[in-house]
Amino acid sequence: MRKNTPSSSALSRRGLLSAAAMGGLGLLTRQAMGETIDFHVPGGPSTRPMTTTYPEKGRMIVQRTRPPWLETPFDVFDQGVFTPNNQHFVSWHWATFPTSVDVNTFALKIHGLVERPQSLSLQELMYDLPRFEIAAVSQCAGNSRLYARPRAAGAQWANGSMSNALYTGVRLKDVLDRAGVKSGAGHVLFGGLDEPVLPEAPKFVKSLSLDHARDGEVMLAFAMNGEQLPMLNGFPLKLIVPGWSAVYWIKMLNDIEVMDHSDPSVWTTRSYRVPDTPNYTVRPEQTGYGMIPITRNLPRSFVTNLKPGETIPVGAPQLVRGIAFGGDHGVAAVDLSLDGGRSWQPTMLGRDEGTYGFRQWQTTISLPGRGARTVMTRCTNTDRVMQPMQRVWNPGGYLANQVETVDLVAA
Ligand SMILES: Nc1nc2c(c(=O)[nH]1)N[C@H]1C(S)=C(S)[C@@H](COP(=O)(O)O)O[C@H]1N2
Ligand SMILES: [Mo]
Repeated sequence: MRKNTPSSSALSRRGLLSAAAMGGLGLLTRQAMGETIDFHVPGGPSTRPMTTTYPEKGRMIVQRTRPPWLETPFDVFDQGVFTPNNQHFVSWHWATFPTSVDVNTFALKIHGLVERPQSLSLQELMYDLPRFEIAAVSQCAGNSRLYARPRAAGAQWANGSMSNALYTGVRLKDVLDRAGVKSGAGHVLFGGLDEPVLPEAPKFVKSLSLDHARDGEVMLAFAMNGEQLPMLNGFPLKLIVPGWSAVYWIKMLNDIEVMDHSDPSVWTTRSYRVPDTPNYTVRPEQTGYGMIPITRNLPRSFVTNLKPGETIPVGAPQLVRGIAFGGDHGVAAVDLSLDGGRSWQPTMLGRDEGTYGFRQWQTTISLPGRGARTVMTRCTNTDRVMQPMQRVWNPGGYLANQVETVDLVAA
C-alpha cells in the first residue's frame, strides 16, 4: 500500500522557534491560475477556481477568498494515508486573523476555575510537558454539503474539507493539571487569536465537557506531520479533538477558560446543530424535531483511484482502492457492493495508523458485462456503526455520511 508516513524528527527546536511570519498580505490576495475544477452537480454551475498562491499551501480549490475556504483536491487522498500539510484544507469563520505570530511572546492563557492561572510560552509547552502523538482526521461538519438535495446554505464543500495528519503536542489533561482545576468546574472553553470582523459579531469559540477535555487524547498540537502548523491551519497551536468534528479544533489557540456552566456562545446554542433523529436526517418539509450540537465524526469511505464515468474493461481484474475513517472509533471493515447494496464483498484494509485516522483499503473487482455499473463503498466502525444507505439530509447540510457511489462504464 502507499505510504508517506511523516516523522516528527523534522521538528527541531529551531524549526519551530524560527520562521513564524508568512508572506505579508499575500494571504488575502489571490491570483487566478486560470485552472478550474467542475464537480458536475446537477442544478447549476459547479466549477471552482484552483489556486497555488496561498502561503504554505499547494494546489487547492477556492471555495471562498474572504475568509479563506480552501478545499483539498480529491486526488490527494489517493496519494497517501496522510494529507500533506500544504494540501490540508482551510476554513475560518472570520477573515480577521494574524498573518504572523511572534513565537517569543505568544502565550496560552489558562484561567477561570483553576487554582493557578497560567500563561504558557511555546517554549514551556514544547519542553516542560510530556509529548504525545496521535493520527486523526479533521473533517468540517459541512464536508460534502455541495451534494445535499435540496441544497443547504453554507460553504459548498465537495468531499475535500477533510484531512488526515499525525499531530505532535501535549495532552490538554497535563496542561489543565498544571493549572489545577477547581471543584465545581464542568466545562472548558477554547478561543484563538482570530477576532470577528465587526466588534458586535461573536468571537469564534467552542467548548468541551471537563471529562472529555481530560480524557488523555484531546491535545494541543504544535506540529502536524512532523512540521510546524501552516499559519492558515492554526500556527502555532491547535486544539485536536480526535474523533470529533473539526469545528472543535480551535486554531491559533491562545485561551482556555475552565467554567462551571456550559458554553453559552451562538456557535453551540444556535449554529452547528443537527436534528436529534437517526443519522441526523429529516425530510425537508419535516417539523417538530429537536436539535442537538454536532459532536463526533461518523464512519465514511471513498474510492480514490477511479473517477465517475470512467470506462473499465469487461471481465478484466480492476484494482479499486480508497480511504475510510471510523469517526470516533476505528475502522472495522470497508465493504463494496456492485449490485446496489444487495450483496457486499469485503476489502483488504491497509496498515492501522491509529483509531482516528484514515485507513486505506483495496480490492479487485471484475465487471461481468457491458453497461453502466455502480460501485458502492461502506465503512463499519469498531462500535458497529455503519454508513447508512439512505441519504443524509438536514437543514445545515451537516454530517453527510451515507454510502458513497461511483458510476462506472464496463466496455
Ligand atoms: N480559531 C479558529 N479555529 C477554528 C475555526 C475558526 O474559525 N477559528 N474554524 C473551525 C472549523 S469550522 C473548521 S472546519 C476547522 C478548519 O481547520 P483547518 O483550516 O486547519 O482545516 O477549524 C476550526 N477551528
Ligand atoms: Mo467547519
